[in-house]
Amino acid sequence: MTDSYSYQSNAVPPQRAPALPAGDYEFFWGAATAAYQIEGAAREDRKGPSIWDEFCGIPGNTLDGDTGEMACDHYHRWRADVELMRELSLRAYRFSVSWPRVMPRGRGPVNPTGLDFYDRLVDTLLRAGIEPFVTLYHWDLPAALQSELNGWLNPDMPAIFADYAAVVVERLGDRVAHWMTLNEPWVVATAGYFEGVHPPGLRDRAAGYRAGHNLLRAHAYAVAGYRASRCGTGQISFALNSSFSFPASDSPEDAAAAQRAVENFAGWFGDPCWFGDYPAVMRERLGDLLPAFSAEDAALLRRSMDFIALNYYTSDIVRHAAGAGPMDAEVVTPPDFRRTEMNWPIMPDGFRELLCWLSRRYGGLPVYVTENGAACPDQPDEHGYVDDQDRIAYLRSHLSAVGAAMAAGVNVRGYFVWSLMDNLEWCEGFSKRFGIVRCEPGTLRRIIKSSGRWYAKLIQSARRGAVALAAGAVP
Ligand code: IFM
Repeated sequence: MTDSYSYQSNAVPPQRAPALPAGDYEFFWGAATAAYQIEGAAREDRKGPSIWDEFCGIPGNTLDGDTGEMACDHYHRWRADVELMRELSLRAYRFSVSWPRVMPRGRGPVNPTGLDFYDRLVDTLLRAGIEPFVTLYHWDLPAALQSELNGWLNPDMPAIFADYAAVVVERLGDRVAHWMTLNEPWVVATAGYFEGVHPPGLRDRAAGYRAGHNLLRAHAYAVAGYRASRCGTGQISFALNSSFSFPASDSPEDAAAAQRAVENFAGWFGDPCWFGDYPAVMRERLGDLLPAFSAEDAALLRRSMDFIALNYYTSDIVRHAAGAGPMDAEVVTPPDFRRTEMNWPIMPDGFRELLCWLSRRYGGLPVYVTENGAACPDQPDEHGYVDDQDRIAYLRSHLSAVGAAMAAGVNVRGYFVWSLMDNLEWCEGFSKRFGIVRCEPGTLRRIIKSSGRWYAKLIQSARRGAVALAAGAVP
């Protein structure tokens, strides 16, 4: 693909699309990525190092020593990538802003070149008729904040994050209407602090709950800042990841265990952002491990999501088992259950159930599916073309689940496939591929897969896809 789409800097500034008449809304068909996974240019144009740059630099931390140093080189190929999105008929694109590209040390001086990059990207997307959905933090914490302040364990981090968020909002907020503060704080806390497989690499449950607590407070501070700002007329939330838990039997004990498991997963970060506190079951069972919110923080957190942003991949089957973790819930999904390359069970019914569960719990808020997709064992032919029928089957069954949830009354407003292109899957390196576009190893050439072509057709046939989806019409 050539880098043929040129940015017209002197043209009329792009505007947000005009609002559709009440009751008629456009469904945002999109694809998602994250800065560290696709941008590369890790040391270019005064970008500071992130904790992921440092973590990947330590041998053994990622598969085959893969890093985001070059990733998909999106930092240099972004114009062609927007053109690619157009070719895919995308109506929306979710990307994240790299905090250390904008503020190399996480606080203090702003790097204008970093901000310019996202400014141009937003303008070019809008000119291409693609709505930007922006995530402010998708895990690439500026390394200086980790080494100098102990990262998310520091109670001052919420104010620091809110300052950074304000800088980005001030620059992009006149054109970006959909914001997410954090991506999957659950993963930051569990992988980074419980399991030690993401930076900062701790294995300390108490620290994980403290980090999660400060992430929630950071979200609340940034939301308050956004809503008070002159650009704060759009919608803001955070991207919540969760699976659904099905009870292993009809017994009331298994049903209760499954319900506890969902509250402990989705509710850990969802409940504070709606009710202002953790789920009662977490308070009861985790005791002092779970920090308390001050009255001020609780007030800031309450109703701090304007929409539910759900990242869904998988679910599980659980049974009641005394002593199986704080929730007394044991995962008993059979090992031979159909799974993706991530070894995640394929459970579209869990998607429908979770959408209904979240919608019921959080006041029927509008929902955007901000990530959904599958890692598959792609086999390119001699031209680099991937006929990924397994990914199409996954997407089709999951979109049908979205349709079923909509038919049941869930107010779904958009769907973003993860991911636009194959990219750095964190510790798994480039070995796990989620893209609907192949990013050829070595050349980084973009080649649309069968799933990308299928998705483009789906979008073209269902521009206002709400109706089509609810009617179960997923071709
Ligand atoms: O690649 C990740 C993404 O960064 C966050 N959500 C899950 C994806 C697949 O693991």
